[in-house]
Amino acid sequence: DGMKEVGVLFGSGKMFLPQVVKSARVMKKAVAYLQPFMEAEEKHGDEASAGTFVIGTVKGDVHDIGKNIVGVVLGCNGYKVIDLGVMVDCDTILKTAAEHGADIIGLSGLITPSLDEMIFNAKEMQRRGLKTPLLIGGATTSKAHTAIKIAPAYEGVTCHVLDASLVVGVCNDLLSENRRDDFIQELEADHERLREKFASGQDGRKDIVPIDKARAASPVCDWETTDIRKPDILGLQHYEDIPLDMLASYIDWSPFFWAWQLHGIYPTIFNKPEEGKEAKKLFADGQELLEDIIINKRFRSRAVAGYWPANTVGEDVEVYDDEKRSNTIARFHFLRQQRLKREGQVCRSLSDNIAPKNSDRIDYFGGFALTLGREVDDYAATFRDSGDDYTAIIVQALGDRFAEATAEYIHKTVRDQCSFGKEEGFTSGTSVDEEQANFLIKEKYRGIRPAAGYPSCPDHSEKATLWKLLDAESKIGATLTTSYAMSPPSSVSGYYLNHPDAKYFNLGMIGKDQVSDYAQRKGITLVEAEKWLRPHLGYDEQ
Ligand code: B12
Repeated sequence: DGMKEVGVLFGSGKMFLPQVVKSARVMKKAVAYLQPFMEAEEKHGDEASAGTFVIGTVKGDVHDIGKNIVGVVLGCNGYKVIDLGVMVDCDTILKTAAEHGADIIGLSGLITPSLDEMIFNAKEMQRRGLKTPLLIGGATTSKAHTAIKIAPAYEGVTCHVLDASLVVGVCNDLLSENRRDDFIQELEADHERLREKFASGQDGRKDIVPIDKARAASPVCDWETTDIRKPDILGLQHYEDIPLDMLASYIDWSPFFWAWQLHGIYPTIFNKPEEGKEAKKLFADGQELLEDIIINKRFRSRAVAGYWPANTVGEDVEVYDDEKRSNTIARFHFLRQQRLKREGQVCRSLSDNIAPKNSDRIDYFGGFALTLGREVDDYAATFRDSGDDYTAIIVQALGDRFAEATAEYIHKTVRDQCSFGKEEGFTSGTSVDEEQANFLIKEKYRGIRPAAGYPSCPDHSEKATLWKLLDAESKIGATLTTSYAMSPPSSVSGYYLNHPDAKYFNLGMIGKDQVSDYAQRKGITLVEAEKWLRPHLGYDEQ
């Protein structure tokens, strides 16, 4: 009952997530102690369970911090949670659900290809005649996508849940005789509204212009005078065991708090009246573990990065083995924004940042991949297995922070090799102070490092080309899943674009003419191109 109270307080915003997860830890320890005395009661079965919840991260996806949090919160509220882990195929989820008589099934996903896998799960549930409610969650999911793409595939209730504080309310409503019908009615009405909005083209589809017109609206660049710096080193560079204490100074701490649903920016988050106190405690626990990780070398940071001579042909970037540029060793495919709402607006493509082949300039394109390795999850598992989800989640969150910090560190290193980095007032190879860390977090430097999967280049499958160019699998031991997620999870990859005006942007909706052209450029079918670009398709697929 104590845990139920915790759950209620969390659901109503009176308690913070770290407090909930810490309470669960105390509860688990107490239960472990009392277990021998409770055996007699166990024989009566688990009438006390609020319901059985089967949860997993879908096939092709490796992320589980969010899913794990949801599992702990449901457990606190009396639900029996069967957590199937990550990369779980549909058949396993549905068989487990049947075996345990699941009352609710939950699917989690971080990257966009997981959305298709979720639709597949919903269709399969329909085909098998299931009626079990289906909950959808994770960073890449949304209420709109659930209403428009997932729910129509399944007659059972399909509901998107934004975060862990809402999940218990939804489950309780779904399993309550009294509230269930009202809940479903409201959900259906909400879904209908979203579908109508989508049908009316309010998502920007109506502003799409033909790709030729979008290309004519590309940003203008005078390539004759553009400042292109030749990197000191060309080709692959391999980094092993980058000192963790130095990397720690590159950590951006704000997302560490977001993982715990404490919203704000580090360090001002400590001044917030409500969250501040909890943020301070969490940070102290995080620092203690950080020290343990550094001293005992619990993680190992490894990376591969490099620059190569390159030019563009349309929206493709050709990467060459040397400056003669006669041998193309990789070809990356980019896309162009295709919405024009007013005259004078530009339609951007990341390829605009590399000199065209016919410009007579040699340009340079970079790529990187890095991982903190299996060690992160292995170390987290030692805590989870002893009932300490709180520390396990901190360990995973620190793994992700170190991954991002490594990306920042290597980017600084290669910027210095491109000479303009040295103009930043500090050089790579040592720890950064707070002011320098802030400069990096605020991205005040020249150049960007977008990743396949980012809003400007949403096709995750381009990572296959990057992996080959960087020889990433053998150099750092990270692999790509069927959905092009990187495994181990605390991994990051991307491109380096050095153009002085390079910036991040959102591709937005694009037309079928561009998708067909893209498929042709990549040498894949239209259907396959549509699969990887689905959230950006500004038209109805056949
Ligand atoms: C931190 C972060 C990371 C971390 C890892 C995060 C993790 N372990 O989950 C690191 C740095 C490793 C990372 C890497 C990458 N990331 Co990232 N990342 C984020 C970021 C900033 C926050 C995500 C997060 O941790 N949130 C906190 C956790 C607790 O929240 P959550 O997972 O969403 O879970 C909550 C809810 O969603 C819900 N929930 C979750 N699951 C379930 C399940 C059920 C059943 C229910 C009911 C609810 C539920 O409850 C949870 C708790 O409240 C987001 C942007 C954003 N603001 O969301 C991008 C984001 C998720 N990343 C993205 C991308 C593209 C990547 C990379 C491909 C980029 C790269 N540079 O290589 C890689 C992929 C990594 C891989 N291994 O393949 C995209 C994904 C969308 C997409 N376009 O595919 C995002 C949305 C950024 C963006 N806008 O482009 N990332």
